[in-house]
This record gives sequence, C-alpha cells and structure tokens, in this order.
Amino acid sequence: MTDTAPRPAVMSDESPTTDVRRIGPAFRTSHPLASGPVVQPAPTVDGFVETFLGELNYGQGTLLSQSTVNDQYLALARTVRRYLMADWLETGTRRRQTQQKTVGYLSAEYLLGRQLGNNLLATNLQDIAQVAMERCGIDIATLRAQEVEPGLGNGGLGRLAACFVDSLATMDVPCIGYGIRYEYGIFRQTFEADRQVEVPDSWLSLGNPWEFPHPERQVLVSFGGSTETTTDADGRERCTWTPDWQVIGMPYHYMVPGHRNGVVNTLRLWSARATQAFDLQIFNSGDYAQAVRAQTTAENISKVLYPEDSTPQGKELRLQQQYFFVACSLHDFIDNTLPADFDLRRLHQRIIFQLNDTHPVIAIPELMRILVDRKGFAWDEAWEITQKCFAYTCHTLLPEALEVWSAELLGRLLPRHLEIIYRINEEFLEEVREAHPGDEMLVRRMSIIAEHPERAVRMAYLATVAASKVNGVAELHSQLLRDKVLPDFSRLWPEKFTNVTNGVTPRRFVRLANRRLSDLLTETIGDGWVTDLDRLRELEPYADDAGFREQFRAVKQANKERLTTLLRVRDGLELPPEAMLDVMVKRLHEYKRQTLKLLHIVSLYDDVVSGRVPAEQVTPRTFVFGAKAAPGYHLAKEIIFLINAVADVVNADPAVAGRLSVAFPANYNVTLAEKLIPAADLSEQISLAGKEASGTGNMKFALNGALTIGTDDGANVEIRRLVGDEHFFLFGMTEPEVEELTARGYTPSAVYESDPQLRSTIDLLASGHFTGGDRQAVAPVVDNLLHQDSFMVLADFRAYLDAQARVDAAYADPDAWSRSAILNVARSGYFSSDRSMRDYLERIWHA
Ligand code: 26V
Repeated sequence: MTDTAPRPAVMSDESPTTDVRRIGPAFRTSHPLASGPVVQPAPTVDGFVETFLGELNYGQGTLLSQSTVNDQYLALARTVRRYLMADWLETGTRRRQTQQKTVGYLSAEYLLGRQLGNNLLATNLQDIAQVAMERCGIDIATLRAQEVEPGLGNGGLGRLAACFVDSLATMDVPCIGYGIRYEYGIFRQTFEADRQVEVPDSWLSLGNPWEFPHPERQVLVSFGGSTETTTDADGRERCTWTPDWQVIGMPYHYMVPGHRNGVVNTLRLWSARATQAFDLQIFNSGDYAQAVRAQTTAENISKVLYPEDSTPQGKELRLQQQYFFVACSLHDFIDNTLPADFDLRRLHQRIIFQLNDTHPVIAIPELMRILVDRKGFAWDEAWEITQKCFAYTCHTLLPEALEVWSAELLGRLLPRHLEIIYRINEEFLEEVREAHPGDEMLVRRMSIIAEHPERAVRMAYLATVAASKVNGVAELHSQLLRDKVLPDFSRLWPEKFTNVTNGVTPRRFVRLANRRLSDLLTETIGDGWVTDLDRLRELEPYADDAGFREQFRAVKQANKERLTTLLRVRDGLELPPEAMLDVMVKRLHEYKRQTLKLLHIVSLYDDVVSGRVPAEQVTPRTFVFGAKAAPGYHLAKEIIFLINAVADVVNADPAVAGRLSVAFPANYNVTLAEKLIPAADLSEQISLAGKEASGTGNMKFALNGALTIGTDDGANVEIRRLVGDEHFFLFGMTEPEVEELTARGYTPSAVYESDPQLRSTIDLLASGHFTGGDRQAVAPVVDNLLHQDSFMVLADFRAYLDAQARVDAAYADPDAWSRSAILNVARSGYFSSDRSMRDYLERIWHA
C-alpha cells in the first residue's frame, strides 16, 4: 500500500466483536439434547434420499424436477456434511475436555482438491450415495464434476499441508490447520496459440457448501503506526504499539474427517473484512469514494493467492497476508481456544506451532509481542516459552527462494515486530560471540539481519533461531540443509536439526483416485492398507503370480482408457490407449528440467524423420505434461510454448503416427492428478541433483504402480533404496558431481559440440521446424540452453537418453515390467503421510 492509499480506520477496542453476541450458551437448559448432537440415524439409501431432497427443497429452495446440476451438487454436499457434523461436534467436545497438546499447523497454502469424493469416502457413504442418486435419476459422477476444487496453494508445499491434516485426523491427533481463505486460488491455466494465459480462479462463485463462517470468532489485526516505550511504576519498560489501520479476520471452518474413525478435525481459514469503524467512517465521510477504497484495501488482503512458488517478490501485500493469518491464528488459539485462566507458562504443553516454510515466521515476534506487551511477561521468560512453541520446516534448497523482508517495509508495516526481531538478533549474536569469541565474520554470516544490498530480515534464520526443531523434507534435503543452507547453525546446534521425509495420503491418492487398484489390493491383502500402508508389503509375493500380474495390468489398462476418454472430452486430444504413458506433472521450473524431457521427445522424433531409426522400432509412447508457470516467469512460459509447439507438430506428423504423441492438458491441478497418476506407466522425476527438496508426486506415482526414471535427488533417493535399484531407472550426475562440475566451470556449448545426437536435436528445435519456420520463437529456450543452462540439462542429456533406452527395453517385457510395477506398490508404503506424521510426533511435536 502506498502512503496515499486510504486505510481502514482503527477501532478503539481490541476486540472487534463487542457488538456481536459473544460465544457461549445463550441460555441454560436441562434439555437432554443441549450438550450433545442430535443422533443421526444409521445411513440408509432411503434416509439419504430423504435428506438430499430435504436439502434440495428447503436448503436450495427448488424442486428436483426444476433443479440444476449445481443445485443438486450443493444439496448432495450438504447431505454428506450432515453425516459428518455429529462427529465434528463430538471431536470438538472431546478435544476441549481432554486438553491434549494440539498441533497448530501454520501454512499459507492448502491445496485441498475436491471435497465431495473425499468426504463420501471418509464417511463410507460412497455406495449409499450412488444408489440414492440413481433413485433420483441423477448420475453422481456429473455432480462430482460440478465441484470446483479449492486451489488454495501453488504445488508441493500446499498439497503436503492437505495430506498432513488428513493423516492427523485419521490418526486422531488434535490438529488445527490455520491458513488463508483466498477468494481467488491458483489461476486457471488456458492456452492461446500455445501460450499460457491465466484466468482468475473464482472458485467460490457457485457457492461453497464445505465452509462455515464464524463471525463470533472474528479477530482484529493491526498494521502500521508507531511504538512508544515507557517505564511503568515498577520500573519496567513497557512498549505500546499505536497502529494506524486495522482489519477484521473472519474465520471459515472446514471439516477435516479422519478415515472412518469418527474424528473430524478443523481447518480454520481466515478471510479479511473491513472493520465496523470503517463502516461508520463511510457513513460520516464526505469523501465516500475514498472511504470505499479503504474497505477495498482491507479486503484485498485475502483476495488472491500469489502464484509464485520460488522467487519471493518482497511484495507488501504478501507480507500483509502472512501477518494477517498468523496474528488471527495466534489470537484464536490463545484467547479463544485456551481456557480464560490458562497459565501461559505452560503454553507449550497445549500447542506446537509448525511453520510450513518461512511464510508464517512472523508468528515468532507476534507471540513475543503477545507475551511481553499484552500479557506482561519478562522478555527472557517470554523467549523461553516462544522457543518451545515453534518448529520450522524448510521446503527448498534454492537460495533465491529463501524469504527476506526489507527492514524498511517490515518496520513500516509492523514496527513493533521489527523491534522485537532486532532484540532477538542482538541476544542471539551475543550467544554466538560467547561460543566463538573474536569471530566477527561468523557473527555477520549468522545475523538474522542482512546488511546488503539493503538491511533486511532473513526469515529462515529467524525461524532457525527461535524453533525447537528445524527439519528438511527428505534425507538428502535435510543433509544439504545442514551442510549448505544453514551450516553455521547446524554446527552451533546440531541436535536442533532433523529430517522428516514427506508422505502422501493413501486415502486420496490411492483409494479415491485409483478405485480399481484399491479393489484389487483389498481383494488380495484385505483393506487394512488404507490406514496402515506398510501392509502393502504383503503384496510382494504376488509379483511372481502370473494371474495377479494379469489383473494388475488390466487395472492399469482400464485407467489408461479412462484417461484417454477424459482427455478426448476435456482437451480434444486423440491418444492411443495402448501406448506407454510417460508422465511429467509438476510446476514448470528450470530446475525440474521439463526441457530435458522435451529434448528426449525431439530426439526420438528426429531419429525417425531423419530416417536413422525406422518408426516400427520406436516403442509407442504418449508423453503427458502438466505444468503451470508463475505468470511473471518468462522463461518458464517460453518452455510451455515450446512443449505445445512440439506437441502440435509431432501429433500431426504421419511419420510417427501411432508411435509418438504428446499431450499437454491445460490447468494441471489436484483433480487432474487424480486421473493422470493412476494411468501412468513411467514417472518422470528428473530435476538436477540437489535442487528438488523432496517431491511428492514421485511417491504418488510409485504407489500407483508407475516406474520412475529419476535423478539422485530429493525423495527419489529413498524411493530407489526401498523399491530396489533394478526397479528404478536412475540416471544423471549426483549432487557432489554437480558441485564439482560447477567448480570446474560448466560450458553447455561444449557438450553440444561433442554429442552429435544432442546437436542434431537442438538444431532441429532451433531450425524453427516446430514453429512454422519461426526461429525467433524458439530462441529464448535454445539460447538459454546453449549459453547458460543453469540446471545442466545438456550435461545430463546423454545419461537420460541411455536410461530411456533401458526403459524401452524393460517395457518390451510386459511380465517383467508388471513385476517391477507391483514391487513399486508393495515397497512404497513408507511414503504414507501417516508415517510422516508419526515421525513429526516422535521427533518434533512430542504430542
Ligand atoms: C515459496 C515461495 C517463495 C516466495 C514466493 C512465494 C512462495 C510460495 C511458495 C513457496 C514454496 C516453495 C517451496 C515448495 O513448494 N517446495 C516444495 O515443497 C514440497 C513439499 O515439501 C517438496 O516436495 C518439493 O520438492 C519442494 O519444491
């Protein structure tokens, strides 16, 4: 916000709810139903139909015969949520009574995916709902397709948060997920002339049956202004912050059901509103337009998810978002969740705030502010409490992805927090000096405050200093975090650092996404695997059973056919359902190396059109890409353009018809992932070693019986170790080899000159063959590869092609391939997010 932008007014009272009837029973009664939910009858088809029609008539205000698909979807959703409500109320009551330690998961992103299917699965209502809808003459699949997924995240980090809250509910661990209810989630991607065009994601426009606004729990959040330090009667320094504008945080609650265990936890997402003081201001203001703009300023805070997932832009609105949701969440837990007389010295016995990357790290000075300025704690005691209440997860290794906020901006928006950060830093640096007297270089390196190019706060350092534990998200990543990103800190506090390898929920990504495989698994080893994924091990002997392999192949084939049908209808793509399905889906980023995949495709195509390889010798493959680029990431958008351009030409060229096809369905999201992953034969995990922190798509593919071609990076390392070398196609430089090449000096043009096949491939691309002769159109990508290639695509090209040749050879033996695929499933149980949660509980939360 600029200085002249109108600001929402400050209210005189700390609580925004003074004129709202406060929480708590409005009356006392001995009615037996007052303190427990009205008992729901056991679900039956008749009961379901009746509730559904009731919701349609009395909730939606329409008749079945008049209703639209959206009416029916909303009524069905509200019917399902009724079956969850008693468990939700009961879980809440139980949590209040037992007062167990709660996990406060602080995440700016939750990439939830569609809710209806998941909630039907959790409640075991899938079959009843299907029959009930049939009785009403409705195809339930049409209603499912009506749901717009809540895309409140960018990619891996947001999806991980969604998997974690699912697992915690399934394990009956008390957890509140705190985040932001963005009015617009991740943009919808469309292609125009092969280029990405972003469309706003107005996911709320047709109504959202899964959320519950709680105006009685709203919270006031302050920004700006100045601070003043005075000395009170006892000689103690006291700081007062006089903000100059405020907004209201309105919580929306979402159900997070456990898998058929009667538990429903809560996800609490905050939405920004203008204050009532502001409404008065409008009313009294001569300048109505200016006053309305102030309202817009307030409500902008939760308007839109930032679509960048690697390069922080230092945007003021983003810092406002971060402080907004964190301030709401801390206030909510401390003042509205704990009992009024709670002794905050015991705070760590009731909560552990897990910081999902640096985005919520401003919570650290916020808790200090609450304890010192509002609750009257001495600094040292407040710091002791604070250190016990936070743990920090780092999700990256890219230096440019580490958030740094300029002191100028932080001080302008949150003056008191900046003071607190300075004091934390001073005391921390004293500790460093004591441990390493005379080493001022070390002090400067470790300072939370950077001085160049401008004075700024390093959020990862602040998190590391304050947190009880710091973890990476895969073994290799945690090691590199200790050795490369935070080496001074890991020497100072070796015991602070730990690893928790990521995981994915088997409920959504196997049971829901791959019903056919799930049924086969359950027929073979029982259904215990859904909540105890290690039991997939029991499948191992069946890898040698020809009959089972046959059934397993039939599942994969049926999934492929479902996908080809979907892509025909959704994207107008004609794909052969028999070909090997080779899939690369993830955000578009140079380090992930979609261009390496593209060079492979072009080289295969080049082999055929140049006559070097007869088309009949090419293994039929369908290459599928799914990827969004950050709107401001120009090179990533050029890569998208090039993939589409290559796809157009390859798909239309009769020389490779029936052999090579390329599909790039627009708008890859959780919903599409659930269709793509179960159909895949080959999973592409080809980042430059040392760059992908973990990856979680890699786990989803392995669990769905795809084989991986991958580098020694992130969780690939652990996947390969578990499934076995012979069932994983490893290629490329290792992280130390990358380091060594960097040190020696890497010259991509020399690699180009020395490998004739690479030269031919790049020359074909550069010739304009795929862009109607337009060489300019391919220049950004080609020039970058030849003259920069920051992620060493050319250096790994040869190894990648060799590994792909091994893939072709293996695929030629369907029995051996299926055996490997089955062993991938059987040996990937470790990658359940339930296991990740057990590791967090044991190593970090002690909850
Ligand atoms: C970072 C930033 C940087 C500032 C600008 C906005 C923004 C938004 C999101 C992020 C998160 C990037 C980090 C991330 O998503 N990391 C991914 O986390 C996955 C879950 O741990 C992991 O599997 C992926 O390897 C890692 O790239």
